[in-house]
Amino acid sequence: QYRILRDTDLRDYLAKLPAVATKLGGWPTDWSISEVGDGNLNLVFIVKGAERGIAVKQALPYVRLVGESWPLPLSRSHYEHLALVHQARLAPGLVPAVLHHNEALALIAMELLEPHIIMRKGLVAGLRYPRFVDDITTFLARTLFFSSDLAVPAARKKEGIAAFSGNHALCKITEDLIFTEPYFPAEQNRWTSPWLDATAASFREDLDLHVAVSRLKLKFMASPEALIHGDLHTGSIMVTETETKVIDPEFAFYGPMGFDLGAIIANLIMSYLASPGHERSAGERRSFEAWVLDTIEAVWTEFSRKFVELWRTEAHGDAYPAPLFAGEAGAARLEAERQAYLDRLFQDTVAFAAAKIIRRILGLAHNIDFELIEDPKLRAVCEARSLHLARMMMLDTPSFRTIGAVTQAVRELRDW
Ligand code: SR1
Ligand code: MG
Repeated sequence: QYRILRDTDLRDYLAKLPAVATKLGGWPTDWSISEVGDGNLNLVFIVKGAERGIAVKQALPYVRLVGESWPLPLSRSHYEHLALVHQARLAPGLVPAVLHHNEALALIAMELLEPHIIMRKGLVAGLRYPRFVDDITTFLARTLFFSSDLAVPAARKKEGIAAFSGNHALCKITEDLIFTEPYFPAEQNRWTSPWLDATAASFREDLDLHVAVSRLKLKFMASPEALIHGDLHTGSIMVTETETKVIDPEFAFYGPMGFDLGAIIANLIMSYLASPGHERSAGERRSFEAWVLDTIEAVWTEFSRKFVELWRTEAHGDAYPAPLFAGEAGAARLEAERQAYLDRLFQDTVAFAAAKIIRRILGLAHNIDFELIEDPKLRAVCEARSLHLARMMMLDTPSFRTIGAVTQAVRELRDW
């Protein structure tokens, strides 16, 4: 039966799980337990025993950020577990290993990621992550491709859609917070300085923008292309210099691939445009910002290279039936179509990235990239540049035909 676990309950609970208790080692009374969750939704405990530590995540029946006035189904833990298992199979080593799951308690015990830190925190500190591009593009290419109609037969794909279709409350959060609320005077919207009032008002009055974001919302709601992570910002990634782990897939459902790709690109763009607000030497700043721009470009180029390679070699799905592309001419036409597919996916990525940036500045849930900038005027400048770019990316998506066009625009805005 569900109950919110406190330290003592958790200790008693884990002590009764032989596999977990043995892993932790020593006497349960000696285990140290601390609640460290700083996300918007859940409790996260770190439990350390004589042998090793584990992480335990428990879903609360409400949104932690807001409180009990905003109930949220515990079933998200079921979908998170399902997604973690699926991702572990498709992208081995890139998600935390699940040690135990209790559906009734909405609890997942996982390997403790140590000494990993949340990537967003590392980026705010100006750190660079040499493994990130290879790991995140492997994660994206494999999880997206292998859950798509390119890779799996139609019946299996539809079973996958059905398995995640109950996660609609989490989808609704995205539909409201990302695609709706920043564009009207919703009560929970906030921004951190009066210098953004005029921009926020212009976003609320801009019907072109409302059409563009509504098209995106529809795409998010009605494009079950692949099993997406659904909340793939830099706070959902833990890193060291040598490892990358994607965490927190509780928003997972079958949606548009560009939503995950856009999340990564958006968060890197925000990291870059927030950089002038953070204390670092001129040299460190230059090399950090150059690394972020290179990373943005490499995320797209490496992802598309890996995705197309999977399509060439592992296409066992019912889309693009082989008999329709027989012979040399068919093969050449299919290869051109792969490029056309990626071009469309890139357009979705750019537009979703724009929506992700706007929600972090004008909506309910913000990020520390901007929030930790102490000087309010400088923070507003960084946020205004980001909003300006995001508006262009959403309204004039086709003018961003390549990732180079995106990084060029980002670079030009750096000193705008
Ligand atoms: C009320 S939840 C706010 C946000 O936190 C999660 O990380 C998602 O990004 C969600 O939109
Ligand atoms: Mg999360």
